Amino acid sequence: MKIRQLALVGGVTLALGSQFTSAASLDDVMKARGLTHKDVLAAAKTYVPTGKRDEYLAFSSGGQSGQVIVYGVPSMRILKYIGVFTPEPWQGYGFDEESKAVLAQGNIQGKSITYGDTHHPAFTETKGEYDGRYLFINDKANPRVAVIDLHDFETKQIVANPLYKSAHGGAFVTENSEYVIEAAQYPTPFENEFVPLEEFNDKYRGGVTYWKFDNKKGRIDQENSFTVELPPYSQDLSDAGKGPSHGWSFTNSFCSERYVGGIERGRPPFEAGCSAKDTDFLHMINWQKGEEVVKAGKAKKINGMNVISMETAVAENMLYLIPEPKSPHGVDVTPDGKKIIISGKLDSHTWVYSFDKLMAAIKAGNFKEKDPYGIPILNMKDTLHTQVQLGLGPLHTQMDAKPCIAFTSLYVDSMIAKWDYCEGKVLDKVSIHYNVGHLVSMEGDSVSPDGKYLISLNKLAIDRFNPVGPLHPQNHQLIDIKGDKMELLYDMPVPLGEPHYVVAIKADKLKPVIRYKSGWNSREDKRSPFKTRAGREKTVVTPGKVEVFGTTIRSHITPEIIEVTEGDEVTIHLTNLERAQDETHGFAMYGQNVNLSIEPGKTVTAKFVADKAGVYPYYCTEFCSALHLEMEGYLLVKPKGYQATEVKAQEGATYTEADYNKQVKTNIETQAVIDSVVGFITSHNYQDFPPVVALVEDATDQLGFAKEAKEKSEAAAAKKDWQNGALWANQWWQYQVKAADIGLRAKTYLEQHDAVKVK
Ligand code: RUQ
Ligand code: CUA
Repeated sequence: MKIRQLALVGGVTLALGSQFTSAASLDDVMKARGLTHKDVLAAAKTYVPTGKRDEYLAFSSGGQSGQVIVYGVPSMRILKYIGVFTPEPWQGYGFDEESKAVLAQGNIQGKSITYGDTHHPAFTETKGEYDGRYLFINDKANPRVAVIDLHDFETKQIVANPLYKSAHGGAFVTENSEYVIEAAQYPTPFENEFVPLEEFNDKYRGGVTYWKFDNKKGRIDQENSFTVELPPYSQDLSDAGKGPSHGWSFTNSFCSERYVGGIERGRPPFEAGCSAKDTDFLHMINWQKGEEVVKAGKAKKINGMNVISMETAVAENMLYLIPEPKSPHGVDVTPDGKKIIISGKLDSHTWVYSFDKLMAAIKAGNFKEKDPYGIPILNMKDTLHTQVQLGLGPLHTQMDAKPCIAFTSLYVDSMIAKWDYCEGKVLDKVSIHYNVGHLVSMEGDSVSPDGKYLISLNKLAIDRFNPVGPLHPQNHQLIDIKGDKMELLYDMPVPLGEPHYVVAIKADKLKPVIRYKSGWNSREDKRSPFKTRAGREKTVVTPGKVEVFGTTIRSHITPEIIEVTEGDEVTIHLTNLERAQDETHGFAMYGQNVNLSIEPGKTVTAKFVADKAGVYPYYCTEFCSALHLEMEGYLLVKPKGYQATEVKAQEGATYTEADYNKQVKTNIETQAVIDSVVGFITSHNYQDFPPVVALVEDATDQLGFAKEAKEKSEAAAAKKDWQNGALWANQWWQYQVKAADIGLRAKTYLEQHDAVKVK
């Protein structure tokens, strides 16, 4: 009693305290927290109240973490990390056999690589508009491209480039997602063998790969992909043409000096020799022509990849070089496809090329000269639209909704410039903290950017956040670009690095599923052969092997006991029988590195060798219901030749007829509650609310299970087996409780959404 009173007193004090805070005026809060009017305005522009959602979803590279980070704009709330090149335990990625197979596609010359230096995500496009179907991302360190399906936010495929040993300029998508572009970076021999650096000019190569995307299957088609061989110029970022420039792609380069450093050999370093010339080369490639060349059988195969040699590319008039400012970085095609914007890190100008002029120069055969590999070089003067002095260290450019307006990051100045690329004039500048690399506007790479917000992806986060050791978080800064003046709104620390690029899409273009079709292999997008239905669970034992076909549903794992013999290969297939939203079950087992995530409908497989006799508990890792802790079981690994002796199971409690009757009485009362909730729901227009329809389906399932347990308990009682009678009666009640819980959630939803009475 005393304790209760104390608690009550404590509660009152607390309540008073919070009342005081919530009653405070905005002015009081501003004063107490030292906020200016501008701060409060910025907060109001980014705040998303509970229950409301963001207008855009941003997909950020997770850098060396090998993941993709998903967050909302303008709230900057992180929603998901998608495992791509790296195992991600929460999602079971890299732990179940299905996702291990995806990661294994990214093996490099037979070696498993468990990180990725992710750089540039890109959405699939239809007529140049983001269509919300798939996302691609590249790995610079181990040239690979991954396909992420946006209907469930899972990685479905990884392709490893069989030629490159380094590739930065990916992933960039052509107007109808015909191809995903990936350009090489540090030149290497295409073959997987040793070639001395002395043979750099002759045997080391760059290139641009066009990965064919099968839009129907949602997978890259390696057979029909091809690579255009390029000189060893350190190709860099790329972009695909749009509208009038559709069919072409553009790729920057640095170190067209073909310089090879080597302080160890007494030579000046790479950075000196690689920035000696005033200009490097923009590569302009007609990939549509390339497709024809491959179809005509004019490509050769190297390591299984179709390769168009430089000689063929020149002969087919599909490859040109244009001088561009020294050590350039970003190349960006404008939404109308008519201009190509390039920034040189070491030049304070941003250069705007005209696609019409480029085409006219090609048509006129207006070539200054040829490079050492015979590739025609266009005259820069003939092809330039304008050249604008934006500031120091210009890197990347993003587009506004308004025509001719662009935003360019200034790495050295730590600023973003807003400018007009048609007129060639600067309109505004804003300081960021510090050293911006990429930047992104909403739908900024599409043919119709939304503008609205700009995110500055900064390289340093000095003095921005609470210190967390020498490795700082990354800093994504949100900027309002709706008005004439850019306004900094928000700093978001990103705890995975280094994220190079982000793409952002209108949230309502995405329609992710909430459950899989039952028994689904999500990585292959098809029914799993190991799908198991309720009541059909089984364990198949063959010499040296035990294969379990099991299920999970609130609150049990079937089977609850798995018995194997030391040395057996154990395979556990688990199907989540749930149809309810967010009812994921996990499956973690002691000492076997088994950790699964089984979302509603999914079937996944864990495989391991039980090489040591012992007792291995397993359990569900997601707090899925009130009896989640009881969602458990045992793997018993018996020593070889183990002989079981007759021992009766020793359990803690025995149940009597009175226990049985007591439980049944409770169940009848619970049923009355359920009936009243059901009455409320069915007397309202619940069918007009899809979330409620789903809840009702789930509750109906639970009541079905309750009925089965009820029958079992009654059958046991009829035989006066009060032990099983009482236990099954309890199980019957468990299902009732779940049904009631779901029913009440549905009822609350209806009340909050003004459902109307229909009968
Ligand atoms: S590149 S900024 Cu991939 Cu600019 Cu990093
Ligand atoms: Cu299933 Cu906890």
